[in-house]
Amino acid sequence: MNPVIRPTDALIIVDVQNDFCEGGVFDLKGGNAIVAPINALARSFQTVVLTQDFHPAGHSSFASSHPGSEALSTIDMPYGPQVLWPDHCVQGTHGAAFHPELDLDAAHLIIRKGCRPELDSYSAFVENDRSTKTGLDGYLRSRGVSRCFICGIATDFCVAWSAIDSVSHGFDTVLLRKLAVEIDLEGSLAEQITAMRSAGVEIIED
Ligand code: VGL
Ligand code: ZN
Repeated sequence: MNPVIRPTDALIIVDVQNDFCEGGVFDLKGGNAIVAPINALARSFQTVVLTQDFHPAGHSSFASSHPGSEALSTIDMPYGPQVLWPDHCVQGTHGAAFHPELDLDAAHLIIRKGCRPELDSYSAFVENDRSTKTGLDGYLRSRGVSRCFICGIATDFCVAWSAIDSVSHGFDTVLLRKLAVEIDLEGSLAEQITAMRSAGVEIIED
């Protein structure tokens, strides 16, 4: 991967938090390994955005909030289908904190999402009701950004939804596949790679 980075490019680093990495609730293999190369890459960008999954305790996306429902099952919420997750990224906990080696000083903005008790958010742009905006599109536009590079966790959830929304908000969009780690729940990785391609996300594999 060796794209020429322009002043009008942004790097969006999705959910590089303890609960997604090794030893956290999701314990995704490869989480720790993407941190150093993401830090190195961030230094080339004039706009760097971190997202942080940031749920209140008892969040409606947690299986524990729906007695009788199992983790990783899907339920119907007023805004549509919602996967039920194990409790994760609870505000104020170690799991919600950024990976200790992630270079926070390289970031210009931190977007917290999934903060409303009754609404989850995968995308950095729009929450899962598909209408509540985080404000990221306006921030990027007002800085003159025209292209977003996206990396982080998880490729098939928050990264994919962010990438697809980046395209729909009018940004050229590049997924840095090597700097992203997936959950892969029942074929979700293949499904979301296809969805990103058909939305017009450019996928850089190496
Ligand atoms: C995510 C599941 C639940 C993600 C966040 O960051 O991809 N996945 N919350
Ligand atoms: Zn979450």
